[in-house]
Amino acid sequence: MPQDPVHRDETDLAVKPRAKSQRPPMYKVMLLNDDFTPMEFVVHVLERLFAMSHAQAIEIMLTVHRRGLAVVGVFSHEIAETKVAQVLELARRQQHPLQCTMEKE
Ligand code: TYC
Repeated sequence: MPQDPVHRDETDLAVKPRAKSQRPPMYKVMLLNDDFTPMEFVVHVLERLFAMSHAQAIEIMLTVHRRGLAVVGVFSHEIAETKVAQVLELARRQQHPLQCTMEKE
């Protein structure tokens, strides 16, 4: 027999554990400013690896230049790691000190 909500017995009071979030943690990929990496190189990296338009890439590059850093994308852990590695590898090949890091959102 269904119990009314006011007079239900104790066994019904246990709260169902909330379903754990199904969403995987996401990671911000950030570009850091330095005094040596050429602006055009940073713009190229943003277009090439983060699929930004030229205008977007210039805007984000200038944000990094003025503020010290900017988030350039949010990705799953694996993709974020790959993006960081790709940025560092492109920079290393051209001998630019450009730094890129990731952080859990
Ligand atoms: N500050 C650099 C310059 O004046 C440009 C730059 C922008 C470097 C963004 C790194 O992530 C960076 N040439």
